[in-house]
Amino acid sequence: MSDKICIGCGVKLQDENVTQEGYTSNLENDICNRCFRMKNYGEYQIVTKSNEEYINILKEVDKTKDLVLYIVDMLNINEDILEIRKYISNKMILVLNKRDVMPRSINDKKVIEYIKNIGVDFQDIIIISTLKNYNIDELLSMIKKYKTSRNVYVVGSTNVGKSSLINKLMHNYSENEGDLTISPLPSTTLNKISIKLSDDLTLIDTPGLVDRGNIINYVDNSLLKKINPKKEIKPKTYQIKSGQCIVVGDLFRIDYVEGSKNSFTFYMSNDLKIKRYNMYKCEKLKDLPKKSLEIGYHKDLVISGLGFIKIVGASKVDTYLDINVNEFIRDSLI
Ligand SMILES: Nc1nc2c(ncn2[C@@H]2O[C@H](COP(=O)(O)OP(=O)(O)OP(=O)(O)O)[C@@H](O)[C@H]2O)c(=O)[nH]1
Ligand SMILES: [Mg+2]
Repeated sequence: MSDKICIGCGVKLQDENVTQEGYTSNLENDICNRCFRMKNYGEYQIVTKSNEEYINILKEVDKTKDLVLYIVDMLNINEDILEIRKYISNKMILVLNKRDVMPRSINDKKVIEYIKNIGVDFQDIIIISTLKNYNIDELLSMIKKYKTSRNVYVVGSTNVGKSSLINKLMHNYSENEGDLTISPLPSTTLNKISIKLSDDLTLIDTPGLVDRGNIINYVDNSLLKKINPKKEIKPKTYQIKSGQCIVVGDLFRIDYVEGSKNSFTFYMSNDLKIKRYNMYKCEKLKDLPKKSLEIGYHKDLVISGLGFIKIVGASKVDTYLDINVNEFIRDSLI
């Protein structure tokens, strides 16, 4: 064992056990085998961890009075964003990432208003795209405005883009590149990692909380690629009558059981196949657990990690979905 930490994911490096975390064949290396393979070959290895360790890290953050950036994936906004307050009472900026995959027609100001209406107590809210370098300068100004010391923590669920954001900030504003490992799988970062951006600003990456209800935990690598939108989502609208159903790939089915003529708009990765059928004749996905939902006017039905469906009129629907995946109804974001 050495005291050296992997600069990619934050685990302690060791050269004794190939099957254990942090293994490297040579302790002179700066990164572990797993990070090496992810960075160089795009070979991803899933690590499943209990949330307990992560929650302990959040509790440590809570003990400091440092500014926190709370990162959320824009495709997955829900009322749970308040849950973070169970663990952390620090000053906090809410950062909605991955703007690039949301349709351009969505109004950023409206989304921010929407979140303010949920009744949140953030210092500020900002919408960014790490990938497209959108609002990164503005975010840095906000960080400078609100930080209480040199240290700024970056927290949020896994896969929302925490490490990507730190790498981007390093790339834009430091002579050094960020070396943090990023991947499309959950639990890439495994421990706290401090990265010095400048003499008066150190960013601290943290492992994400595993969002157990998120579909990304229950699909294989090839499906994961389809689910994770890479480009701006093109919403697909269906004028729908009761008795019809819509099936999304092999993942999700919604039957329109009762209601007058309605409009369902799907905000999901363009790579997913979405098709309409007669619900009485269609046998697809009927082996998945069924849920009956009553949905009011102008609601979104969010399927955690997959995206959401904007439903205009009131309706009764049945959904078929993996038992572990969360679905919830919110006032329409759009
Ligand atoms: N489209 C898009 N994808 C992004 C953006 N930022 C990050 N990603 C992608 O999101 C995935 C997760 O990124 P990471 O930086 O590893 O996320 P993380 O929050 O550090 O994840 P953990 O370490 O597992 O907690 C990767 O596939 C990134 O390429 C963005 O602004 N837009
Ligand atoms: Mg990370």
